[in-house]
Amino acid sequence: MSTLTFFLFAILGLAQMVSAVPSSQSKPRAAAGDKYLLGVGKADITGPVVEINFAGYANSEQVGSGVRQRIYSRAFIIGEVDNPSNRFVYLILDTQAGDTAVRRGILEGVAALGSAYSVYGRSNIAVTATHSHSGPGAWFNYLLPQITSLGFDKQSYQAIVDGAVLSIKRAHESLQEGILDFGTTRVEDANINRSLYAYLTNPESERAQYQDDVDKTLTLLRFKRASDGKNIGVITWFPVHPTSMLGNNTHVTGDNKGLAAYLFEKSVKGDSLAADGFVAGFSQANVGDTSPNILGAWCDDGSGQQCDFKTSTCADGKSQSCHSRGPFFWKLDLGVSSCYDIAAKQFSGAKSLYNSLDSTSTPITGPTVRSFHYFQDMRYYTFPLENGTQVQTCPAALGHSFAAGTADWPGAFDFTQGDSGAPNNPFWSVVGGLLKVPSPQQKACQGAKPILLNVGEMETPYAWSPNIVDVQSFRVGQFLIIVSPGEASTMAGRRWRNAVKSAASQLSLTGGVEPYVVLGGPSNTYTHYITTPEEYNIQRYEGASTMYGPFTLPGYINLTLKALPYLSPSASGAPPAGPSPPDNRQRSISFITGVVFDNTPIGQSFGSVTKQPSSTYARGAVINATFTGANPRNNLRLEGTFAAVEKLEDNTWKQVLNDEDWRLVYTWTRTNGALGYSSVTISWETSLTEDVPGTYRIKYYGDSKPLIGSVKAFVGVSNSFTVV
Ligand SMILES: *[C@@H]1O[C@H](CO)[C@@H](O)[C@H](O)[C@H]1NC(C)=O
Ligand SMILES: *[C@@H]1O[C@H](CO)[C@@H](O)[C@H](O)[C@H]1NC(C)=O
Ligand SMILES: *[C@@H]1O[C@H](CO)[C@@H](O)[C@H](O)[C@H]1NC(C)=O
Ligand SMILES: *[C@@H]1O[C@H](CO)[C@@H](O)[C@H](O)[C@H]1NC(C)=O
Ligand SMILES: CC(=O)N[C@H]1CO[C@H](CO)[C@@H](O)[C@@H]1O
Repeated sequence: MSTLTFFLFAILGLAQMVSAVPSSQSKPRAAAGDKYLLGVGKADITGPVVEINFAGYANSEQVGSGVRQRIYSRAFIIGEVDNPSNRFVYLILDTQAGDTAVRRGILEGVAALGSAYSVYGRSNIAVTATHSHSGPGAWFNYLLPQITSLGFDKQSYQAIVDGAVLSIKRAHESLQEGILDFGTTRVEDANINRSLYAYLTNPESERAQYQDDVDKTLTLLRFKRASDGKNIGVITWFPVHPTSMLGNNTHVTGDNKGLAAYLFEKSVKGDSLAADGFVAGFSQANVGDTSPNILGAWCDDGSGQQCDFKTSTCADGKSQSCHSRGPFFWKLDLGVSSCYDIAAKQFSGAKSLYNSLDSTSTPITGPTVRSFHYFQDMRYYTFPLENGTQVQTCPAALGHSFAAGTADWPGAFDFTQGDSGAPNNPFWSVVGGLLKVPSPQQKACQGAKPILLNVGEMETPYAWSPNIVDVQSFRVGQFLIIVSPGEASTMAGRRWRNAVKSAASQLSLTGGVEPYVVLGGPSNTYTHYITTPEEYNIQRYEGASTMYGPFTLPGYINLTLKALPYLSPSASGAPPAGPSPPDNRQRSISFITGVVFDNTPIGQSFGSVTKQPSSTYARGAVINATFTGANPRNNLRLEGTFAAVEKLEDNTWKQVLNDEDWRLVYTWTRTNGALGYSSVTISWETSLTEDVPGTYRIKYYGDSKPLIGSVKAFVGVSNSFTVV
């Protein structure tokens, strides 16, 4: 490129960043990329928002009490133009993980859509998750993560499955020809390494190749339709734990990833370069040892000390008072402000990259779209390391430090650190006695790990954790996606991506174009963590949660590389499917009770306002209205809303905010269990910059269940008030 052309590109790039509207001078660069079949879709997956334990922190006290933000499935389809059977679906769920039960349900649901959907199946659907820690749980296939949620809940499971299927349907219906390109940017101050002590065990020469101890690079893949050149969506990959919302938050949110997606989608509404229905997916990456709580881990014991570097404990030798701090930790708002900050950093990094893409991006080239998927039993899978030494992976097991949790929220799973004692939980009372001591072979295989939960050798009453894992990867042109079943640590993700990149080059998979590799997960089934063998050997939380022994990562790399030739343009066929994982959906235990009935105190009716808002508020105030409520589990109102703010415009009320909006919060409180009374408070956190003065009212959509008879919908409406 000549200097003059370079300057021209630079100026065009700047013009593009300043204004989203293309002028006649700043014509988007002619695409050098190939054409693909592209589709995007989004659907609501918000399950029961109350009385169900949240998935993520394994804290049985964290039970839902409402919604701050609905959660979604975002579906992205990429296919070949000439051979429509070569395509894949990348799903991003605002949930804690991909899961075997949920994945089965999605595959069944897609199959039931009819023959036009027979092109989608096990091999080419990736069920990835943002790893949010603030959504309802109780949908897991395996027993271990069911314990804190008191079992499996059909309603919670079905909401995710139905929404994911609907998002795929929408993406499929939107399929049209278009082009893809990608770019990268650094996102500063949005993640730190929460397990630096473990990271430092990796060889110095390897660490020296990287500027940071967590990956700061955000990769953005853009979908642009050919018909009118409008952008239809983006996927970003950036590693940061969605643990901005703390373990004592009980409102459903998509945490920092779900919020970043919301901010992006909102920012392109009405933009002439973005199509209606634009979908922004913020996918998770090598998240394992990252934290959004960028001020580090501190002891909340009055000592003013940071937690111990090696063990993350405080002066009492325990992890319970060690808490990591988000950028706004002092606000004591359960992480809401810190979450917004970390989301905004990801959003603005992604958005300025997006704005500059027309002049800076790398086009995706090479018409090939391929995928592979197979199941692998990790029990004693034997394979050679690079130096030829034969090693093996093991039946799943969790080590002692798993019980300690992390500084993002200590004391996972109700165990106290280093204590193999029982959690106080009715589910545990039934299954705790079934714990098995590890076999000698398992003990030897797990190496440095002192085994706390020998889950891989326990099948009673059904499997506790996956021994059979999903091995899956996708490619479009030179862009390769590793679909990781667990949370790879920073260095584990780098090794895995590097191995795939060099194997792809050796196999000449991408012709003359340099391969680019991303890793997305946790996907398909939840296998906890994936650390390097070095990190494993010092057994911090992440190492203790690396289930298949010290060679888990080299095992995954071997399994990925083995099938990589299936991504070649000349490849036809697929690897053998491998053994099927167990289907525990019908046999799962549950101690979760349904809604018995709703009732109102005398003199009230469902939806009547028990506390009206004041008549006037200044922008910036929190506006509350309280209603006579009913249990929101009676009707999830998927694709709808429990709460709304309406604005008076030309004598008609127009909805301006609903459950999708971060600043509108729905809280349900059981006020009398025996009599079936409950109340709902809707809180609008108004903003000086985002809200305009006017006349407003608050609306509550509910559904009540009588003792006998069917569920009935009702609406509550507050008095109108003015915001100045
Ligand atoms: C939630 O947890 C954080 C971190 O320990 C703590 O600072 C905060 O006070 C807690 N909030 C409530 C309401 O318990
Ligand atoms: C993976 O392991 C198998 C044995 O299980 C071996 O045959 C193969 O060469 C290994 N592949 C790579 C790429 O290391
Ligand atoms: C191969 O590498 C592993 C892991 O680094 C090591 O334990 C083993 O001793 C090496 N084997 C040989 C033959 O060098
Ligand atoms: C508004 O309602 C929320 C949720 O119930 C509550 O936490 C908050 O204190 C209320 N604020 C005011 C100003 O009443
Ligand atoms: C470069 C960087 O962000 N380092 C951080 C790694 O994580 C520890 C806490 O676990 C911080 O103290 C470091 O600043």
